[in-house]
Amino acid sequence: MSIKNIDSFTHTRGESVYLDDIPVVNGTLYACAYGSPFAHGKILALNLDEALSMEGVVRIFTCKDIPGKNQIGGIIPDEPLLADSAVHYIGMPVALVVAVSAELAAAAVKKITLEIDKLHVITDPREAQQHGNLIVPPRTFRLGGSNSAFDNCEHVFEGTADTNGQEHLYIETQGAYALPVENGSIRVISSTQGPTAVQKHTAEVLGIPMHRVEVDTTRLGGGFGGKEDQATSWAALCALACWILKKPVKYSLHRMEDMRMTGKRHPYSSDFRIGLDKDLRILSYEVSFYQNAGAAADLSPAVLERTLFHSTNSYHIPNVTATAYSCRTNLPPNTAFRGFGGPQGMFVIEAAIAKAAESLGVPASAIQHKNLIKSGDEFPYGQLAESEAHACWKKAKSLYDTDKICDEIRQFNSSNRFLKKGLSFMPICFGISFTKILMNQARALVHVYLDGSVNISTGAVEMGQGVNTKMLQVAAQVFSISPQQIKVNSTNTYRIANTSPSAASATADLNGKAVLDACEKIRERLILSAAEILGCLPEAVSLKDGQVLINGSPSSLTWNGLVNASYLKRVNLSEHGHYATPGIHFNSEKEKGHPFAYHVYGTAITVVTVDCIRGTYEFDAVKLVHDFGTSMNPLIDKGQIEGGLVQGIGWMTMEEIIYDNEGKLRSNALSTYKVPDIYSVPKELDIHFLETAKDNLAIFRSKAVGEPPLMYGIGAYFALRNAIKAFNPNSDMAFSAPMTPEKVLMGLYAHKTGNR
Ligand code: LUZ
Ligand code: MOS
Repeated sequence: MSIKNIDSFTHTRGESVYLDDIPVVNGTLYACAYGSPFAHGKILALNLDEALSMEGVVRIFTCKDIPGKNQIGGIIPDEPLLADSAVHYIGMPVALVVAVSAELAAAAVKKITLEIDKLHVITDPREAQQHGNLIVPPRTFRLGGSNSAFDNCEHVFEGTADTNGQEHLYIETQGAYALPVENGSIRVISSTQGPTAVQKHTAEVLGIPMHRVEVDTTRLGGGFGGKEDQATSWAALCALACWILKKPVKYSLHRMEDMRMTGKRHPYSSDFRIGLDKDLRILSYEVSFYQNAGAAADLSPAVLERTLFHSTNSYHIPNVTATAYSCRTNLPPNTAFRGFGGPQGMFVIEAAIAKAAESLGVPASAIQHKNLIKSGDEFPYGQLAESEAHACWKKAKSLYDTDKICDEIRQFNSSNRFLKKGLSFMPICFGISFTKILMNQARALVHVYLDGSVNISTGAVEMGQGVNTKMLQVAAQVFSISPQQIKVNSTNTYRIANTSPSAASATADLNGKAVLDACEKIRERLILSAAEILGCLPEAVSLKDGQVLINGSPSSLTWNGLVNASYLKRVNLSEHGHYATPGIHFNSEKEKGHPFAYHVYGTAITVVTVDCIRGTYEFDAVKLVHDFGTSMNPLIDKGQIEGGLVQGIGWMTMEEIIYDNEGKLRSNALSTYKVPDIYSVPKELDIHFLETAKDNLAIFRSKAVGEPPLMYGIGAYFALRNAIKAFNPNSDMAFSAPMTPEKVLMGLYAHKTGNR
């Protein structure tokens, strides 16, 4: 059964409710944060008087007003909600103005000034590492013994590969609305992927127990990881003001504030060394990752870990040493972003393979294909693969006839002087589960009302990915009733406790399995009840399309009739389901274990045409084969592939975040930060579902689809590189993403000799 996204109707009519659509209560005040104008320094003075004297300003809060802990660090307590003695990045919240309107609050913020004793500003992760400014000690994943293995290699290549950050650019900016509730409680409406994180930190900041903080989230206008951890500060700030003023307080960030004050995808700079034998088998790989964490830990240590997990992408390499440094710099704390460090790690191995291929004069695909991971091969972290890498590659090669495409490209390139095409293969492999084992749990609350209608609550946050539709599908399938009879609620910490954030591509799996658990328990009770009513054995009873069947034939009972009759018999029609992913474990001392429930595989073929006079380019086609397991909703899953792919292409080709040496964001608006639009979408986009009937731990065997497709975008970078090489074989471009048209142009004419 597949249904349309249940939000599509209200989205189309503009009726879906986001934070800014919630009717505000009379007397609501508006907050605006004053962010540090300096990237690093000791605070000498904070001048609030002029702002305080402005019309409509109610109060200005600083760290001194916080009744509980001035701390919102998720993994490490290194991040104050409001700066106390020092500032560590431009935009770091120092004070919170509360006024009668959002405009007056913003105007008052402009009158605040800060005096500091300036300290050295670091924006480069390698410089931070040299100064010993690390968020956590470095970590190393090892397989085999890579140092000695290099001695046996026929070919050894080394190099550097850099990827830039990425602005989340969720359509709905960060924001929250806090309302006072009786008996020292508070209700916080938050645009967050992690309602429990908001609840926990709000409680700590206010110095009250979590049970007094209700966090409610209807849906987000996009998250992409940016609201996994970083929705917390805005919610906690509103809560602080609300708590002290006993008035509702709302804060919805301006786009430029959001871009300036929040963290992004982590930029990485990395060194690699790759060794191959004469048959192009990769024997050895060594890599050092320098992660630009920004000024506080946020999720950086977890992101760093996922970089290590994905450092060999979908390849089996017998000898690996991968080391990662989380480097503290004076930028806004970087955070989760679709892929969570995985894409950064995968870019480096692809760069290493490209380097080897270019040096040896073979296509990269020859090396990629030779080294694809097989079932039973060991990942550097000890888990054995159940691989679909070869299946995806093989299918892509035959389905799309890549040999023919390559021939056509060769012909095109030899008959065109100033237009060149390039092709790349991009295999992906992404591990599904939070790498922190304890986070792999979820709960769901299912009520069947006496009229037969069903109401579901889970810890899943709907952010456009269609998770609510999938939750509804689970209940509809177990009860075998029409989707119209089921309603999915907002995500609320009073209904569902201790939620993991909606992240790691695992939301549908974890929460869906909790819904499954709850629904199956209710169904079991209803079947016993039906057997009693109908005077037959429970084994003979089943539910089908709103009917109760006996031995497969309709009985006199409908679903609604059964529910109502069971209610009259005092059968429990509610259940709280729980799920914890079985079989996963990880030992972080040995850096070995079985951290992932399963992996998702795929292969994308990207073809690009470069205008070799202008440096501009267009993607002719992306054709891919993706391992869906057995998709429970092909329409939604296809949408995730399309969105993820284009977001990945944006990261790899045009989205360029620029901070100057003072730590000031120069790409601070959509006029200076280019994101993909409809014209950047490949002209042809072919998605083939590799459906496998194999058992797996996904909900209804429908593999997680949120993050993996982003990494197909890496193929865009290497297709461009190949097109440039077709024009100028001497080009020796650095491996540095994004490949903007400016860089393409430079690459086209770098060391160019002759006049082809
Ligand atoms: N968030 C997280 C994630 O806390 N842990 C993870 O492993 C993860 N992976 C992907 C995206 N978000
Ligand atoms: Mo995410 S990067 O799964 O919030």
